[in-house]
Amino acid sequence: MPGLAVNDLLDGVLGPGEPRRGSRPNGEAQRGGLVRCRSAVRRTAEGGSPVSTTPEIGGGGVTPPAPVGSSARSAGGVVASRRLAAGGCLVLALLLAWLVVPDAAPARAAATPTAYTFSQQFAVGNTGNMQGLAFAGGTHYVSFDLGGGQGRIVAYDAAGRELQRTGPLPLGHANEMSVRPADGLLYVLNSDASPSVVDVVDMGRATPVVVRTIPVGKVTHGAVVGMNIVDDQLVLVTGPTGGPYDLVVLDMTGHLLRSVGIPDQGVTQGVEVVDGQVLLYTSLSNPARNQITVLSMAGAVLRVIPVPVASEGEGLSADPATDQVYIGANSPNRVLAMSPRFVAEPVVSTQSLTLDPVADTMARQQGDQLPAVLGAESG
Ligand SMILES: [Ca+2]
Repeated sequence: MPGLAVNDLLDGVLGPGEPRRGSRPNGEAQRGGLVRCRSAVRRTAEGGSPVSTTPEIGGGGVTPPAPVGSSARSAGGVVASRRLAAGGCLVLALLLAWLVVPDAAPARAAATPTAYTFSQQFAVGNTGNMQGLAFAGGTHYVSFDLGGGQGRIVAYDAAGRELQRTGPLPLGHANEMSVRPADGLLYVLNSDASPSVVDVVDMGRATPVVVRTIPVGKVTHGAVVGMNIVDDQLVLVTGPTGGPYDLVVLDMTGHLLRSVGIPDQGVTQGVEVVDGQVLLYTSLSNPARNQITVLSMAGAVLRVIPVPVASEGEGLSADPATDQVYIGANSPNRVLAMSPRFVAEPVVSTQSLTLDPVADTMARQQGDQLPAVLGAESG
C-alpha cells in the first residue's frame, strides 16, 4: 500500500518522535514530507549563509544537488552538507511522488465524513407505485410499477417540476435503474420478465421506448441494478428477503463477470457504484428504518450509513460528476439528498480487495447464468 510505504519512509526520515500526517489524503502526506525536507536543508545550513526555503527543492538559484557519492568530495562542509540534504530530499520527493501516484483510488483531498444526513430534495408529484431512481445531467428519473407488466418513467428537475413522462412501457416492476454515461440511456431492471431483463430506455426520443433488453437470468422481485461507470458494467444485488444476497457484476451484454455473496442488509431498494464503492440502499422492518451499506467492489462491508426515514425506501441515484447521492422513499413519494457528498471509505484490509475465491469460482462455473434465487420477494 503506497500510504503505508510513505509513512514508513517518513518514519525513517523524521524519527519516531516527530509528528506526521496520515496517509489520507496522499497529497498532504507528500506535502508534509517536502516541508520537512526543506527544514532539514535549513538545519543543515545553519552556521553558514542564510538559506531560503523555497528554491532548495525547486532548484532555482541553487546549485543542483550532486549525487551522494560526489557531494562528499566537494569543498566546503556546509555546501556539501546542504547539497547532500537537498539531493537526498529531491530523491525522497521523487520517491514519494512515485509512491503516491499509482494508487488505484482517485486523488481526493476530502476526508471521509463522520456522518451523513438526509433532507428532502422534492416531493414526487406522481402518487403511483414508486420504485427506481436515476440521475443524469441535473435530471432525476423516477420509475413506477403500473401493474400488469407495465411501468412508467417520469423525469423531474431539481425542484421536482415534471419535465417528461413516458407512456406505459413493458418495464414490469421497474425495480431500479441507472443512466449509462456511455450512451445516455436508462437501464431499468425488470424482474417481472421471464427471464428477467434490464430494459434499455431511450428518453431522448419524443416518445421514449425500450430500445434493447439485456437478459440477466432469474432475479428476485427485490433485485436492484446500478452502474459501475468506470468499467462500464452493470452491478446487481439480488436475493430473496432474508438472503442469501449476491453482488453480481455483468458486462453490458449481460455476461456474468463475477458474483460474490454479501451479508443480509434488509430488503434491497437501490444500488449504485459511487467513488468506486457500492452503495446498497435497503429497508428494515423492525424498527422501520432504512440504511445505505457501503461495500467494496469485492463485497466487503466497509460502512453502514443510517437513513432515518421510516417509510420504505425506493431507489438510489448519484451524480457521477460530484458523487452527490439521492434516495427515494414512499408514503409520500419523495426524493431526498444525502449530505455531504459521498466520499469513499478507506479500504483497510487487503482481504477486501480480493474476490471471494469460492464465490468467484462458482460464478465462472455458472457461466452466463445468474445464481437461481427463489423465495419470498419484496421491494
Ligand atoms: Ca439507481
